[in-house]
Amino acid sequence: MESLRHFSLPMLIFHNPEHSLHAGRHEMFRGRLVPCHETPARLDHVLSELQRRPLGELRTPGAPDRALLERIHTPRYLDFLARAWQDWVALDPAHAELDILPSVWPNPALRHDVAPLNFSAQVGLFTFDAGSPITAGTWSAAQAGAACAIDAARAVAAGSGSPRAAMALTRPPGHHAGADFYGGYCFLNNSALAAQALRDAGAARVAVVDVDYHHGNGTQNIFYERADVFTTSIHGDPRTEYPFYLGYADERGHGAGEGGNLNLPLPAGTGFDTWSAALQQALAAVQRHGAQALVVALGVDTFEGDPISRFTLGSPDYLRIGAALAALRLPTVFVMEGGYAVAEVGVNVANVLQGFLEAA
Ligand code: OKP
Ligand code: ZN
Repeated sequence: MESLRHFSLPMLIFHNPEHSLHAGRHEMFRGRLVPCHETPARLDHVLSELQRRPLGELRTPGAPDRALLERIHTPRYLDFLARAWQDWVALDPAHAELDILPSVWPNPALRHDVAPLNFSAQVGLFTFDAGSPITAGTWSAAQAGAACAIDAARAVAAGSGSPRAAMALTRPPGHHAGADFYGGYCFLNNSALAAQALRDAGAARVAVVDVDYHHGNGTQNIFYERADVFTTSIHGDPRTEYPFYLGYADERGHGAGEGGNLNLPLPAGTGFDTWSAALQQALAAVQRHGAQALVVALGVDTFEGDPISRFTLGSPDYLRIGAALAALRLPTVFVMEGGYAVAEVGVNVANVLQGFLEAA
């Protein structure tokens, strides 16, 4: 840790004290319910690595800012998440032992504009997969996670000195959640909330760089028609990789947001050399956009040992990712996203932060 001593200010790391309240039992996979990949143990590994390697000061977040939540998500969606569990148990007390999973969805030929009264129909209206169970504690955990993202952004905006960086260390992740829907283990879009909080704190232009293995469809969607938040994502080619129905290179933004989205899909099997060339492309685009602050949607499921992903990055590569991000010299908010090689998630996340701090 010799090399870290020259920092005057440690990073602030807002960790979600309620994350373990969200613990899904099962996700649907090939006709069976299989154990969830997105588990509380993931975050426990990061916290214990950060206790071993003191890269920042751990903080707990304040209360979630409902007004800010409503700048990213619709009131009808937030209201659904807030009451989903009680509505579910009211249908049948035996439901208390079961997760909420959808069984019916409105495809584009069916209506999305009216919220049905039937509970299962509501669940399907607000999600796009059967892999993201809602449990008794999901809403509490998601709200506290959103508060981590908002507080990390506000800390960076208010901070001075160098490096100006903070992290939202939270789960469930957020980048697949849109204004009006959940999915991909995500409920509230923490990275989008951080970006909005930076905008509200005075950054005229903000960039979100999504390095998770999976395309950040929710974040792209939220900012697709906005000029003030540039979004870029490096991810597995959606022709073969989740979330499949978005993330192609020809999605470049719309209206005022035209040119404000850059997708860099890469084939399964991609290693660090090709991946980091894509990162350089993403970072050059962030500079061209004139961003004054950066949000990093930090998934480490690009790791070679990840059980649901197919890139081949090694643990030392995450140090270089951190250094590359620091070269932008922007106030930076890291937001925890995916990473399912549970035992290595802590080392890989801490490596990004260490690489960033050593280069800053
Ligand atoms: C969330 B994040 C696995 C199927 C994949 C969804 C993956 C969501 C990833 N059997 N299910 O981007 O890390
Ligand atoms: Zn992912």
